[in-house]
Amino acid sequence: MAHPIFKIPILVFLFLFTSIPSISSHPFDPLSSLEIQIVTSTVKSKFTNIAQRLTFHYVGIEDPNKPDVLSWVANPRSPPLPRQAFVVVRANKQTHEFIVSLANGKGSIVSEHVYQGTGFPTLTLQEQEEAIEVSLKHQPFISSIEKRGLNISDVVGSAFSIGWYGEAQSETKRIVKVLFFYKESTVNVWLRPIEGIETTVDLDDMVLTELKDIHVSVMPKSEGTEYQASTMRPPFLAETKPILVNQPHGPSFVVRGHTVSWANWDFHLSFDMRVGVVISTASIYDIDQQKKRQVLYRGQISELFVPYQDPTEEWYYRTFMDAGEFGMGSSAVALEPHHDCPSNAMFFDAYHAGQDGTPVKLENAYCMFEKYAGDIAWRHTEAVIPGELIREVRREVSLVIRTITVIGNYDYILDWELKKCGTIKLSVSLTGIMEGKTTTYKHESEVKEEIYGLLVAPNTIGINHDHFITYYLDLDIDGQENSFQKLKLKSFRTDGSTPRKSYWSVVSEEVKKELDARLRPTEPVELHIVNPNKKTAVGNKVGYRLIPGPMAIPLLSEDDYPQIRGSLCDYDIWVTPYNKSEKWAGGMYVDRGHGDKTLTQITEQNRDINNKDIVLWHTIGFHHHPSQDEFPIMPTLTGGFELRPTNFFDRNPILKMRSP
Ligand SMILES: [Cu+2]
Repeated sequence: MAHPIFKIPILVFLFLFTSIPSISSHPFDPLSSLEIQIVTSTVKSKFTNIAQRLTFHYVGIEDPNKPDVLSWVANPRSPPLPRQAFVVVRANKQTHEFIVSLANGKGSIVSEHVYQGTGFPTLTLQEQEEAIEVSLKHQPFISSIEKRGLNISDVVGSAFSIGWYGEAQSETKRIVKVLFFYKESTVNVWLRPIEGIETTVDLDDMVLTELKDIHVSVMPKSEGTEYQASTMRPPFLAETKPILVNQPHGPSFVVRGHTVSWANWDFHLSFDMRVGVVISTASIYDIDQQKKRQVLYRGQISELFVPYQDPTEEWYYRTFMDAGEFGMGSSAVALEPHHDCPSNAMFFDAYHAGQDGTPVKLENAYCMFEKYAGDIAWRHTEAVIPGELIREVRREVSLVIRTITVIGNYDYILDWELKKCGTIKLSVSLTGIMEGKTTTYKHESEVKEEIYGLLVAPNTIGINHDHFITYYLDLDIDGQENSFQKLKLKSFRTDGSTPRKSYWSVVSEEVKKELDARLRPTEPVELHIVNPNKKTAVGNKVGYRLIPGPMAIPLLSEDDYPQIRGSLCDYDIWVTPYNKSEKWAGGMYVDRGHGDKTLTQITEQNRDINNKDIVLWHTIGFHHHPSQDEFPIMPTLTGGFELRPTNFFDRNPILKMRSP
């Protein structure tokens, strides 16, 4: 038996990590397992007579109206707002939308609607698995595999969304292609594609509609494709000594239900099956004004567009919209303590609805931890005062919320980082396996034609592609009425009264309309969201500045179908007036969608955005020309952006921070 003295810190630790129930539930609290059950059984009761499949594609909270949410947040002891869910199902080859009330713990349908536009809802995980299964059991497919001398039991499949290439709406079927890979003697199946053979599966009928056996491709060697530690043989990389993350007094954050308080921040943390982590009603405490000040009403990923750049028959359609087609939340993976998140992290489970409406629990769907990585929050050494050495340094401790989404071969590590100085940093880290294409080439010197990528190993081409990620950021800087300002840095000539001939200064432009806000900066510009109705003591408008992320320029032709669907990357910055229903940069129904409800069409309304409740949309991008260093698994590549207070505070808000 352990000595009692060792038990005390463990009890304290457990107590601090236990969520304390809130007095009243936050309007953005995700649906509980029980609520999902009530909602889906309410919807199922509407479809008692159908002979066909009924599949659930989205079940999530229906956002209450913003004024109601804000008044609840101002007084969280007031009664909870009525809970409602938004549901998307497929039945009778139609997409049905429902709003279901959860009043008094009972489900009742508030509204129902059959969607008539283009595109289909997010694919369910189960229907992707079923599409693979029907393919693997299809006798002509088995014969095609055997003809290649391959063993059917070593074949695995993956369902690929196929975009849209100009078909009329009536001809756009809800289908996927299933592609196949060979797992014999390696788990790295993405580098062992069985090319030249594919199936097409109709998801509504769940039947295989086409088998294509076009050619027999070479199979790259499995040797050198493994990445599991258990398969590695010496020599090994030089080891580094252990680094411990230790918070002897526990974490500094407090979690009540889904509401988090940490340092000077208060916010709500939620998880959605389409977009993953959602941060909302975030405010920061201003010690000079002695009050909480609003910063962000809601922030989330809107869409992730990944067009591959190989236009040949077996690759041209690979132009994925990962959030709308596969679900960033429903494709999130369980985080591994001590590895995916450091040892001081707290983990959160999430629930989403399975295809049949049953709640599915994802353990460790996201984590939260305080991060100290040796960085400096501010410092100065004063050396000009004779006889005195003044040195002041403050350590940078921040709060990170992390989730990891795995879409097929790719792993996306998605972080929100809140800093005490008011900065919000969002980052996307890419890792996982590159999608390999087979080739007969074994050496670069043999390549005499366009291969749409780089030979990364004998018989393997890494195909060029992009990752464009659009974030939806409903900033409410010290209130809802905000404006978007471009502060252009312009060169000026002097009047010659000093030896200097030139300087730069700032020319401010308040953007009045949506179309004028669209921007891909080519010249130096500062991008501010300000509250024109609130000023600092010296008279500057309070605001936040976007420090943009890596900006990639779309290189597809404007009239190319993937570019029409993926027009979210036409600009890096977009600003719209707040509208509860406008959240989807690539459209609400992106699978096979025709690109007709995207951010392009939303902003073409050219509404007034001056001194209004506005939303900032920021698209960051990575052009990815693969390299050998990314074979057989890719070292993490990170990009991100910051929202930084700019005249939001009257002075450095962390001046009085005592270093932890
Ligand atoms: Cu990539």
